[in-house]
Amino acid sequence: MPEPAGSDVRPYGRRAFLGVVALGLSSLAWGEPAWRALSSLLGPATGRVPGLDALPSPTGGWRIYNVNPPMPTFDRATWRLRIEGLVERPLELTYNELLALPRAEQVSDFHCVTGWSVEDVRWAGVRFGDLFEQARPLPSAKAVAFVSAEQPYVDTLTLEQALLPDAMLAYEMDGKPLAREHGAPARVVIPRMYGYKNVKWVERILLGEEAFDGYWEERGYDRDAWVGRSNGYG
Ligand SMILES: Nc1nc2c(c(=O)[nH]1)N[C@H]1C(S)=C(S)[C@@H](COP(=O)(O)O)O[C@H]1N2
Ligand SMILES: [Mo]
Repeated sequence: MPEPAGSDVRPYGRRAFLGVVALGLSSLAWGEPAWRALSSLLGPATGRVPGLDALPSPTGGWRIYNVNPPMPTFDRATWRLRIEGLVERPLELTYNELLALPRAEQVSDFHCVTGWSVEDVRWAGVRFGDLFEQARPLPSAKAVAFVSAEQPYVDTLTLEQALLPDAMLAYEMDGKPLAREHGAPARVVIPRMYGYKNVKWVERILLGEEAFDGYWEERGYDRDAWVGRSNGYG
């Protein structure tokens, strides 16, 4: 993905991100402190990070993106999805528990802001409404942050966007468990928005008060990444 014209190139403070996350894990109660830590860690305009290399994909049309190789690995026995922040009941789901939630299926097109698309992708997963039900978001929760196991990739949606009827946390693509390169075991799918909102390798979901800029928004792309209606530099 090319960088937006005019963005200045500065080294990116990944160490700062890792530090904030480690601090959050060890000493902060989940909730606003964690949310603030996450939203501030990206800081003001940063430059392009080397390593967004598109690998050739054997499956038609996809380009595999991974900002910080190697790709995360998935271990079915130890993997957990945490749902926390502004919720009544913070949750930790195993892979089996995720699969046991109400299953949703859809066929939708996928668009990267750089211009490539894949049509008629078959997804299976969980609608965010069903995913959040047991955690019970507080009335003050208006946004959702999706934290990838691939640090420092993170992005947010408003709760309203996450609850769109064709948005989901997907664990299957075209009839098979999500492949590693596509974000195994679970990724965001929101077809009305460009690919960069479709966070791969999701391992932590934080409910918070308002959306903040994610990885590519910090590099100039719109936070509301509506296909056909947001900016794009490709
Ligand atoms: N963790 C993570 N998620 C990510 C990305 C990434 O680099 N890392 N790239 C995004 C972009 S820009 C696109 S277009 C899609 C690409 O999905 P694919 O790699 O499954 O083809 O993933 C999105 N989610
Ligand atoms: Mo993309």
